[in-house]
Amino acid sequence: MFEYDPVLFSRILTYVTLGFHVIFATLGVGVPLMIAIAEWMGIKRGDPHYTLMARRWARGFVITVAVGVVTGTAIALQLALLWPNFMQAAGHTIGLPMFMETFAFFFEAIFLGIYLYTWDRFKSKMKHFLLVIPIVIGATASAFFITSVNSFMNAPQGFNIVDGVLTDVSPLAAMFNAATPTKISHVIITCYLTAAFILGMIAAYKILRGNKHVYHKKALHMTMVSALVFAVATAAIGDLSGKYLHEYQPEKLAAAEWHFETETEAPLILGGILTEDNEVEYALEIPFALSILAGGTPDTEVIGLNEYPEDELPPLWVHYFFDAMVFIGMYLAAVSALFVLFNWQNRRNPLRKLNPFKSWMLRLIVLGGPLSMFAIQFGWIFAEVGRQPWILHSVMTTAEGATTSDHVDIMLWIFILLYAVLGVTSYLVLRKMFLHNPVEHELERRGIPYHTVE
Ligand code: HEB
Ligand code: HEB
Repeated sequence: MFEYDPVLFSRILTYVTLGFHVIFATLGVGVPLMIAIAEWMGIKRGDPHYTLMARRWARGFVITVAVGVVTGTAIALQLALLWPNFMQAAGHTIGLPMFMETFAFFFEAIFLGIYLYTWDRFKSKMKHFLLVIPIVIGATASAFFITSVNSFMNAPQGFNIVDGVLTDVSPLAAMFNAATPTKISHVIITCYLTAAFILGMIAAYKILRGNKHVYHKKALHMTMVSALVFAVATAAIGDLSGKYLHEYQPEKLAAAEWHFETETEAPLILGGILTEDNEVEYALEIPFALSILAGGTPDTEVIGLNEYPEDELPPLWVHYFFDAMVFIGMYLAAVSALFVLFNWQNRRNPLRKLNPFKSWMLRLIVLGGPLSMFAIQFGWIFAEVGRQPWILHSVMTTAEGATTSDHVDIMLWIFILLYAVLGVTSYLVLRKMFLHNPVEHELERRGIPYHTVE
């Protein structure tokens, strides 16, 4: 039917592994910040509801860390097995941040352990709060280091090539390359945004299902205010990522926008389909917008796909992934802004009845949860597929970096099985953890006054 091709199977296996890891890694980076904000508000307002929020989120967080570690270790294994030529060529150059990610993880894990076991052990609540800070730093540092590896793949520097061998290696120059600033900030801020929306989704779902406890309203308000801040920052940094692409990977930007002719006043293309002879049909065009995204002004010249030989171009379907990511970004910003606005109006003047807890509003927020996770996936697919055919941009192609060994197909099935087991188990554990221990019971057990309306 179709031939065994180790490169193809290596790519699929790497995608499945990274796609699965990124779900847990994103929460692993974002949730600690939300825990910290909740604990801080609990102390500042003297409100035990926020403190309980921090406690419950921290418990759920442990599960995502555990799965993150298993899948992360699977990646480390696979990198060596599936991309031996790449690892051999680039390993010394970019090994420093790869090692540092493990270090950041240990740092985080140590403090997480102490944090979890010292909830009621300190006289001063502030001391316990201080323990969450290294967790936030460690988690964010993981994203920082590993994303610098990915930046290196997109904008390699810090070495010379003599007869196909990488020499004069400078690990720091490799780590702090042209892609590093925008990639790292876009990844970190979208992890925060996604964590805020996933936690907001849970609160909105509870209220939608008829739970009247004020705990959920507080959780929803806090997550939506955070989400709004992160969504605005995401858009601002996304714009800078576009400017980075314009300068260093113009073919990726051109592929994202089906931009064939090099020209100024280039339009942004939304949706549409591409015909056989590269005509764009049924698309929505925003005049000048691509030039502005690329260089800040309409007279910025944007390089077109026609400048490149056919075999150095990424697949043009990345267009849809870029569009979907940007659309979701706008959606998340709009929904969180609407909620915050209604809530503010409602407090100032309850008679105007702009009730932020209307069921349509809650439904929009619930939908935002999965959408934000899809945007993470789409963003990575766009960034990675958009770099093809290169594994190391302009230095080594993906095919050159891959293994030639047999049996990658069997590995693929084994790992898919592993992820299915991990996915189902963590779902069941989380369900049991929270369903059998609802907020009401926990408040009662801890002797926190029970009031449903405020
Ligand atoms: Fe990751 C974990 C690797 C990507 C985030 N990781 C992990 C691990 C490993 C890895 C090995 C385990 C632990 C240790 O350290 O030992 N990764 C990796 C690789 C890659 C990655 C190789 C690619 C290339 N990550 C990633 C990303 C991110 C991350 C992209 C972000 C966004 N991780 C992370 C975290 C962690 C990990 C956060 C920890 C766990 C949890 O979950 O928390
Ligand atoms: Fe994003 C990627 C833009 C939203 C997630 N981004 C990306 C890129 C760009 C962009 C340009 C590429 C870069 C490179 O390659 O270097 N975004 C953007 C914009 C927007 C966005 C403009 C609108 C607002 N994103 C978004 C969201 C999310 C995301 C919402 C989630 C949530 N992205 C992402 C990711 C990625 C991206 C994850 C991959 C990594 C990097 O950075 O690359």
